[in-house]
Amino acid sequence: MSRLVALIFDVDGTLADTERDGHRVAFNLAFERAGLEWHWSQTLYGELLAVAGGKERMCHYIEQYCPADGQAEALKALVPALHADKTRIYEQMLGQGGITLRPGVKRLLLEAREAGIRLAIATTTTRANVIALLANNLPENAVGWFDVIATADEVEEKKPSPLVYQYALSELGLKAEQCLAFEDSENGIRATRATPLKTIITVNDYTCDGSYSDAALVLDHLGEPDLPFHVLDGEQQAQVPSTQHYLDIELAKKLCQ
Ligand code: XBP
Ligand code: MG
Repeated sequence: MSRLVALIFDVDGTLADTERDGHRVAFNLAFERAGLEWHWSQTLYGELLAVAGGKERMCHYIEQYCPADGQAEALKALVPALHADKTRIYEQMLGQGGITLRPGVKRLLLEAREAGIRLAIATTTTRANVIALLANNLPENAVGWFDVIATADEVEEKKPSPLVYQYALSELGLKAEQCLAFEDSENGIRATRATPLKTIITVNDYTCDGSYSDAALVLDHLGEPDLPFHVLDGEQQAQVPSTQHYLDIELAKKLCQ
């Protein structure tokens, strides 16, 4: 008998590849509009992703990359306004349909609903970004599919702190062993490990070199009937039959036994 009651999803990098062509582009445009000569290249952004949270990432950049000329505090004072503008730009990008869900995400959400498995979100991004991503990629009522949407707005610490997952579990009224988490990054699995939650990792270009040895499964993506996933690693990889081409609820239940 499976204990699975709920699936808890990270957002950035897991539901959608939002970072390189989404958040990064929005940050750069916000910098430009503020008259700052900052530009986050794809490579630099990969390094900056070690710091979760857009505001924290900008503060880290100021500390690490802006010459120590006594301007750091003045520059940090610009961060809240820069972040608000970046969020507006990012929401507009989502509205233009520029960012789609990763393979298998919509299918798995629909299957879970059909099977009576509850859904939740645990992310360190801003709530407005999550709502815009869901609204632009799923049916109109999809925000209501999630019993809990736990974001950076609800907790004091960002991942790798487990707080956002602990908050999601407490709002769901569930124990960790009744849930499976979906993540894409080392900061993400550090948060789920400390909760502790069994975790499925779907890697992307920025996170594929991470260390996920204690994940239940490490996949390239969740897979679709016509787009098979590849199992890359994971403590429970032996439980994936060779005939299985995508992660479905049956496999999710098996992983949660
Ligand atoms: C990803 C993040 C976020 C986004 C930017 O978190 O760390 O900071 O990069 O979003 P997760 P904000 O993978 O947990 O969703 O600018 O709104 O912070
Ligand atoms: Mg992520």
